[in-house]
Amino acid sequence: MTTQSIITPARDAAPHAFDAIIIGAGFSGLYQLHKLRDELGLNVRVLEKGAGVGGTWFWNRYPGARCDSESYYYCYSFNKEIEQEWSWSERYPEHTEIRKYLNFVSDRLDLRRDIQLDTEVKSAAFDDASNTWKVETVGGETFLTRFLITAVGCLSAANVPKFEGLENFKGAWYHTGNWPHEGVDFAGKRVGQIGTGSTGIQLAPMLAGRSQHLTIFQRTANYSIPARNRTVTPEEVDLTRKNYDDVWRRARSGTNGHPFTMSTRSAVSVTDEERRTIYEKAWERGGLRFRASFKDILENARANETASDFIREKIADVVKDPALLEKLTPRDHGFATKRPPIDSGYFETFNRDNVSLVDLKAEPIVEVTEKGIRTTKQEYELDIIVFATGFDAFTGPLLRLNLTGSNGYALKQAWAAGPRTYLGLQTPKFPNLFTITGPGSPSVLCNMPIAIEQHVDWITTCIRDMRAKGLTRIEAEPAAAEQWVEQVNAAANATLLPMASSSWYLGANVPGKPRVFMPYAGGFARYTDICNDVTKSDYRGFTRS
Ligand code: NA7
Repeated sequence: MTTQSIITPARDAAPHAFDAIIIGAGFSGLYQLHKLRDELGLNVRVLEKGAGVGGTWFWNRYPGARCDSESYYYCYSFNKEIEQEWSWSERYPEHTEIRKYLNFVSDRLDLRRDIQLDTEVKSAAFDDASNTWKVETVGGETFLTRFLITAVGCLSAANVPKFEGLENFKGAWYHTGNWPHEGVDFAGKRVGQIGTGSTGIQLAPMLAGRSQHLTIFQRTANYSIPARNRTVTPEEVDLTRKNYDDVWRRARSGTNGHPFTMSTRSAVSVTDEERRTIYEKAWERGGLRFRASFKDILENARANETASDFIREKIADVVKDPALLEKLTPRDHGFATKRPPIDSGYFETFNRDNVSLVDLKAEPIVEVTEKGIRTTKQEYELDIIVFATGFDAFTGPLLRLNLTGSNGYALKQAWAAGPRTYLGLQTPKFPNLFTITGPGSPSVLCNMPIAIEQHVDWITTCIRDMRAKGLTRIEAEPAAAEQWVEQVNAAANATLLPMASSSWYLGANVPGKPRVFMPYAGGFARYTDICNDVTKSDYRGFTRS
């Protein structure tokens, strides 16, 4: 295929003129590069801040970092050969193995030649006269492109709370999402871990085993389901390979892009004994599938309470000290209304002699001192502080790009009251900008690679159609975005998800961030149908010229 196309900005306009610039070389950027370059024949460049491919997984290297989706479906589905050639070693892939996989795919599809590493985008501005984006990097390079595609992930902007005095701390501190590649030596150290979300719950057992003492600072007690991680046998790998068509069919037709089906029964329609049997079985199987035990765990408060009660009992079976148990028992939100973690020995960790828990609801952090962390009650002396405090999710990675759309309109202005997108794919006044798994799409409520593939396929189809018709500009209509925001809200309000007031789905974890439920909770299959309908209706809700 030719690399020159009718939509390329004039080649003499700048040394770096492309049909498409993709920001980020994780799951989404790699696949988008492949589609646009190898299927449409476009001239594409990927700009990646990291020194390697992997996206979120390039940075998240903390001890215990692994995916909560199962390995056999936390991967691409678009290439049958890759599917048959690659083998996962564990039920849940560790960060090292995910990076190995993405490097394998990059080599297999010869992607590296169009990926520019160590290149951080500083800003990008749309030029109405030429319908192109001008992208500037921190290193001082300038690129022109017809299409700008953000593949920056939903959880890539680390949230380090602004604790008073952090700069005075004499020890070392780290955020899990920006972990040193050389690792951290915890031996003989007094470690403080702040945060007990999915990350903190993976991390705590690892830190407890490596440090002299671990103090966990917990703001909100959390539920967790056992992961039951284990190695995968060659027989299982073979079986999955044979059944991949069915795996993907099930994943795409479901609510969350996972290949398991939601029960059709209500948790409140069965007897107590039946319910317990079902929960016990799901508990033994482990993993996020626990959520699918009944169809209404996330829809009906009474149904949810049955799951929450069951897990509270399980926590009580493990934690020996009654005072600790009380602090560790979640009561202020229902199971899975915040992203449910899965664990390998999290609650067991609190039975160790070298682990203690600080309940930040009872004694909030006042400041970080030279020696450690001071709460309203006392100072905790520490050698290392680990922030497992999550991310400025969805909007953080996009706002950091300093995007300016039509007539100099900044994304920060457009999203001042929260993100407003059409389908999570485009924002009005930001022509030719596509956001893979942007706010307003199912994204984090799904098995991510499946959500990513659906978006990349949609964007590719859209650009192919524009090329065929000689179009150079596509922009979401404000009315379409308004209606979509209403649909996103309605979908969320039909569930219990907005009820967890401290959830990052709502932006509540970042002080000052507008509280808007960001992902589309109407289900992956339904969302895909909506997007396909838009394509069929000649891109209803978009203005193209
Ligand atoms: P999460 O799920 O946002 O968890 C962050 C944790 O840090 C959570 O326990 C927070 O408490 C806590 N936190 C955040 N800010 C503070 C401050 N200022 N003080 C004390 N504690 C704080 O992030 P994760 O990295 O665990 O997981 C993110 C996603 O990555 C995960 O869901 C998967 O999709 C993969 P809170 O609950 O807000 O009270």
